[in-house]
Amino acid sequence: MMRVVFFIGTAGSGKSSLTAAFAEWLRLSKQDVSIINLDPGALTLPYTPDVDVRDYVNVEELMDEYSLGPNGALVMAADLIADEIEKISMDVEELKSDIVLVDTPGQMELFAFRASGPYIVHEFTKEPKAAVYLFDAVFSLNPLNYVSNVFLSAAVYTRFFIPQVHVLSKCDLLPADDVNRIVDWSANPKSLEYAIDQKLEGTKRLLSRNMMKAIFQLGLRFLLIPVSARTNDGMINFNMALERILAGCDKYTY
Ligand SMILES: Nc1nc2c(ncn2[C@@H]2O[C@H](COP(=O)(O)OP(=O)(O)OP(=O)(O)O)[C@@H](O)[C@H]2O)c(=O)[nH]1
Ligand SMILES: [Mg+2]
Repeated sequence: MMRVVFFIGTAGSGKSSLTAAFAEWLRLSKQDVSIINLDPGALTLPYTPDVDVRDYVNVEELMDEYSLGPNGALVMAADLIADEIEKISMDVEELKSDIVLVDTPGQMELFAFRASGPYIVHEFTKEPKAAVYLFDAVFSLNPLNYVSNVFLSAAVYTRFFIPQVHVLSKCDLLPADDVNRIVDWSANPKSLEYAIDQKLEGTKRLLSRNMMKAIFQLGLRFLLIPVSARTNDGMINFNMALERILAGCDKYTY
């Protein structure tokens, strides 16, 4: 059976790098993995995609043909991918891989907050799927940034409604203490509340507190798994979380 994992996160959060590093890591443990690039705007990629959306949709051609700027063309490209999804999906099925990693468009809103994204995820083969949402470690060190990112990830979840794993990406860029602190915020509301009181004042403090309360009231859990695409730290835990969701704790390839 094929399993599909979508990598989703704000621009520059490390989606393409983590896709590449995780694929390499899986290959080393003899797992049959493929990579799909769904980012029509990617100029260079840190991996060789097995299926590449740029073979179907060309952003530069759209700019020329419709006199669009780069952002307008990206929006149009995101919608055009939906028209091609049947063909893309067939290409993916033909790979017959056990696990398929999907790198999504750089600007998350093109994928998560337009009608085409959920349609693409839904139509993208009928196999079991999960999403990985990336929290950029350096950005998340500030409690207000962290809380707004939790909100974004909750919004993404409500768009796709597939199991979602949350990772703290680029964790090699922070000292271990800071990484542990952020992970603790994700596990323990009290420690986040403490950090908000310590580090924020006035409106920022009030807003963060209320946003945090709203999230916990919704009953959404966002336990973060620290990972690094550079050092491969955390890959074992990350893979275990995905195996638990997608393969009932088994490996993808026997
Ligand atoms: N130190 C470190 N840098 C990283 C890591 N992952 C990504 N980066 C760097 O962060 C930048 C963005 O990484 P990408 O993988 O392109 O992120 P992305 O989310 O695919 O970016 P866009 O698709 O352009 O939005 C690059 O300069 C990467 O080298 C990591 O684990 N550690
Ligand atoms: Mg990318």
